[in-house]
Amino acid sequence: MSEAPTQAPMKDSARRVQQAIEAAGFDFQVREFPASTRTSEEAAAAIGCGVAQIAKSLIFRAKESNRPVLVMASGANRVDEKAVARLLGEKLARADADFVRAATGFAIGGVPPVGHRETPVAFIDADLMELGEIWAAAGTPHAVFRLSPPELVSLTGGRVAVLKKAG
Ligand code: 5CA
Repeated sequence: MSEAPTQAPMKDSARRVQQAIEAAGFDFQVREFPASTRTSEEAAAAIGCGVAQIAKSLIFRAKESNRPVLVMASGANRVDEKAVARLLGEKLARADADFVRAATGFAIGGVPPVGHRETPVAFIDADLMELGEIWAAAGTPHAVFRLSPPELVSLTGGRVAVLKKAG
Protein backbone atom coordinates (compact mmCIF):
# COMPACT_ATOMS: atom_id res chain seq x y z
CA MET A 1 0.00 0.00 0.00
CA SER A 2 1.37 3.40 -0.90
CA GLU A 3 1.25 6.36 1.41
CA ALA A 4 -1.04 9.24 0.56
CA PRO A 5 0.92 12.10 -0.93
CA THR A 6 1.33 14.99 1.50
CA GLN A 7 1.03 17.47 -1.32
CA ALA A 8 -0.76 17.40 -4.66
CA PRO A 9 1.41 18.19 -7.67
CA MET A 10 1.51 21.85 -8.55
CA LYS A 11 -1.07 22.95 -11.09
CA ASP A 12 0.37 23.57 -14.55
CA SER A 13 -0.48 27.30 -14.48
CA ALA A 14 1.30 27.73 -11.14
CA ARG A 15 4.28 25.77 -12.41
CA ARG A 16 4.55 28.11 -15.39
CA VAL A 17 4.78 31.05 -12.99
CA GLN A 18 7.45 29.29 -10.92
CA GLN A 19 9.42 28.72 -14.13
CA ALA A 20 9.03 32.36 -15.22
CA ILE A 21 10.29 33.50 -11.80
CA GLU A 22 13.33 31.27 -12.12
CA ALA A 23 13.95 32.25 -15.76
CA ALA A 24 14.08 35.87 -14.56
CA GLY A 25 16.79 34.90 -12.07
CA PHE A 26 14.74 34.92 -8.86
CA ASP A 27 14.01 32.22 -6.31
CA PHE A 28 10.57 33.18 -4.98
CA GLN A 29 8.62 30.05 -4.15
CA VAL A 30 5.11 29.65 -5.48
CA ARG A 31 2.82 28.45 -2.68
CA GLU A 32 -0.53 26.82 -3.18
CA PHE A 33 -3.22 27.19 -0.54
CA PRO A 34 -6.24 24.95 -0.04
CA ALA A 35 -8.32 28.09 0.52
CA SER A 36 -9.16 30.45 -2.31
CA THR A 37 -6.80 33.31 -3.16
CA ARG A 38 -9.04 34.50 -6.01
CA THR A 39 -9.57 37.99 -4.61
CA SER A 40 -7.30 40.22 -2.57
CA GLU A 41 -9.48 39.69 0.50
CA GLU A 42 -9.47 35.92 0.14
CA ALA A 43 -5.73 35.87 -0.54
CA ALA A 44 -5.01 37.97 2.56
CA ALA A 45 -7.19 35.67 4.69
CA ALA A 46 -5.53 32.51 3.34
CA ILE A 47 -2.01 33.89 3.79
CA GLY A 48 -2.67 35.68 7.08
CA CYS A 49 -1.45 39.08 5.90
CA GLY A 50 -3.05 42.47 5.41
CA VAL A 51 -5.10 43.08 2.28
CA ALA A 52 -2.79 46.02 1.47
CA GLN A 53 0.06 43.49 1.12
CA ILE A 54 -1.67 41.75 -1.78
CA ALA A 55 -0.20 43.02 -5.05
CA LYS A 56 -3.14 42.51 -7.37
CA SER A 57 -2.24 42.20 -11.06
CA LEU A 58 -4.86 44.03 -13.09
CA ILE A 59 -4.96 43.91 -16.88
CA PHE A 60 -6.22 46.76 -19.00
CA ARG A 61 -6.27 47.19 -22.77
CA ALA A 62 -4.73 50.24 -24.40
CA LYS A 63 -7.56 51.55 -26.51
CA GLU A 64 -5.73 52.39 -29.74
CA SER A 65 -2.78 50.01 -29.79
CA ASN A 66 -4.66 47.13 -28.12
CA ARG A 67 -1.55 46.47 -26.02
CA PRO A 68 -2.06 44.79 -22.66
CA VAL A 69 -1.27 47.02 -19.69
CA LEU A 70 -0.42 45.45 -16.34
CA VAL A 71 -1.15 47.47 -13.22
CA MET A 72 0.09 46.03 -9.95
CA ALA A 73 -1.84 47.66 -7.17
CA SER A 74 -2.19 47.25 -3.45
CA GLY A 75 -5.21 45.15 -2.59
CA ALA A 76 -6.38 48.04 -0.42
CA ASN A 77 -6.52 50.49 -3.34
CA ARG A 78 -8.73 51.20 -6.29
CA VAL A 79 -6.81 52.09 -9.44
CA ASP A 80 -7.30 55.47 -11.08
CA GLU A 81 -7.50 54.44 -14.73
CA LYS A 82 -7.09 58.04 -15.87
CA ALA A 83 -3.78 58.28 -14.03
CA VAL A 84 -2.60 55.12 -15.78
CA ALA A 85 -3.80 56.45 -19.15
CA ARG A 86 -1.88 59.68 -18.63
CA LEU A 87 1.33 57.78 -17.92
CA LEU A 88 0.74 55.50 -20.88
CA GLY A 89 -0.21 58.32 -23.24
CA GLU A 90 -3.19 56.35 -24.41
CA LYS A 91 -6.73 55.79 -23.21
CA LEU A 92 -7.60 52.55 -21.49
CA ALA A 93 -10.43 50.16 -22.06
CA ARG A 94 -11.52 47.47 -19.63
CA ALA A 95 -10.04 44.12 -20.50
CA ASP A 96 -12.63 41.38 -20.61
CA ALA A 97 -11.96 37.83 -19.50
CA ASP A 98 -11.08 36.68 -23.04
CA PHE A 99 -8.59 39.51 -23.53
CA VAL A 100 -6.96 38.72 -20.17
CA ARG A 101 -6.65 35.06 -21.08
CA ALA A 102 -5.28 35.80 -24.57
CA ALA A 103 -2.75 38.40 -23.41
CA THR A 104 -1.50 36.68 -20.28
CA GLY A 105 -2.24 32.99 -20.71
CA PHE A 106 -3.97 33.01 -17.32
CA ALA A 107 -7.55 33.36 -16.12
CA ILE A 108 -8.84 36.21 -13.97
CA GLY A 109 -8.34 35.44 -10.30
CA GLY A 110 -4.86 34.01 -10.83
CA VAL A 111 -3.18 36.51 -13.15
CA PRO A 112 0.44 36.78 -12.04
CA PRO A 113 2.81 39.72 -12.57
CA VAL A 114 5.19 37.62 -14.72
CA GLY A 115 5.17 34.84 -17.26
CA HIS A 116 2.64 36.48 -19.56
CA ARG A 117 2.27 35.33 -23.14
CA GLU A 118 2.69 38.91 -24.34
CA THR A 119 5.00 41.22 -22.36
CA PRO A 120 2.79 44.01 -21.04
CA VAL A 121 3.59 47.64 -20.29
CA ALA A 122 3.73 47.58 -16.49
CA PHE A 123 2.96 50.06 -13.72
CA ILE A 124 3.31 49.64 -9.96
CA ASP A 125 1.23 51.38 -7.31
CA ALA A 126 3.61 53.53 -5.22
CA ASP A 127 1.79 52.46 -2.02
CA LEU A 128 3.22 48.95 -2.45
CA MET A 129 6.74 50.36 -2.05
CA GLU A 130 6.01 51.29 1.58
CA LEU A 131 5.59 47.66 2.62
CA GLY A 132 8.14 45.12 3.78
CA GLU A 133 6.77 42.13 1.98
CA ILE A 134 3.98 41.63 -0.50
CA TRP A 135 2.23 38.70 -2.17
CA ALA A 136 1.27 38.29 -5.82
CA ALA A 137 -0.91 35.78 -7.62
CA ALA A 138 0.86 32.82 -9.20
CA GLY A 139 -1.33 31.59 -12.02
CA THR A 140 -4.30 30.02 -10.24
CA PRO A 141 -6.91 31.15 -7.69
CA HIS A 142 -5.03 29.10 -5.06
CA ALA A 143 -1.42 30.11 -5.73
CA VAL A 144 0.66 33.08 -4.62
CA PHE A 145 4.28 34.02 -4.00
CA ARG A 146 5.98 36.42 -1.62
CA LEU A 147 8.52 39.04 -2.55
CA SER A 148 9.65 42.52 -1.60
CA PRO A 149 8.44 45.64 -3.41
CA PRO A 150 11.87 46.37 -4.96
CA GLU A 151 11.95 42.78 -6.17
CA LEU A 152 8.55 43.32 -7.84
CA VAL A 153 10.05 46.29 -9.67
CA SER A 154 13.02 44.22 -10.84
CA LEU A 155 10.88 41.26 -11.79
CA THR A 156 8.41 43.20 -13.92
CA GLY A 157 10.29 46.30 -15.05
CA GLY A 158 7.22 48.19 -13.90
CA ARG A 159 7.18 51.95 -13.49
CA VAL A 160 6.32 53.04 -9.96
CA ALA A 161 3.73 55.81 -9.82
CA VAL A 162 0.82 57.15 -7.80
CA LEU A 163 -2.06 55.16 -9.26
CA LYS A 164 -4.71 55.00 -6.59
CA LYS A 165 -8.07 56.61 -6.75
CA ALA A 166 -8.53 59.25 -4.09
CA GLY A 167 -11.09 58.60 -1.39
N1 5CA B 1 -5.42 36.11 -6.86
C1 5CA B 1 -5.94 37.38 -6.42
C2 5CA B 1 -5.07 38.08 -5.43
S1 5CA B 1 -3.35 38.09 -5.80
C3 5CA B 1 -6.26 38.23 -7.59
O1 5CA B 1 -5.95 37.88 -8.72
N2 5CA B 1 -6.87 39.39 -7.29
S2 5CA B 1 -7.06 40.54 -8.37
O2 5CA B 1 -7.76 41.58 -7.70
O3 5CA B 1 -5.83 40.88 -8.98
O4 5CA B 1 -7.90 39.87 -9.49
C4 5CA B 1 -9.19 40.04 -9.61
C5 5CA B 1 -9.33 41.17 -10.59
O5 5CA B 1 -9.80 40.66 -11.80
C6 5CA B 1 -10.35 42.21 -10.18
O6 5CA B 1 -9.80 43.21 -9.38
C7 5CA B 1 -10.80 42.76 -11.49
O7 5CA B 1 -10.02 43.85 -11.91
C8 5CA B 1 -10.55 41.65 -12.43
N3 5CA B 1 -11.83 41.08 -12.86
C9 5CA B 1 -12.70 40.36 -12.16
N4 5CA B 1 -13.76 40.02 -12.91
C10 5CA B 1 -13.53 40.54 -14.12
C11 5CA B 1 -14.25 40.52 -15.36
N5 5CA B 1 -15.41 39.90 -15.49
N6 5CA B 1 -13.71 41.15 -16.41
C12 5CA B 1 -12.53 41.76 -16.31
N7 5CA B 1 -11.82 41.82 -15.18
C13 5CA B 1 -12.31 41.22 -14.10
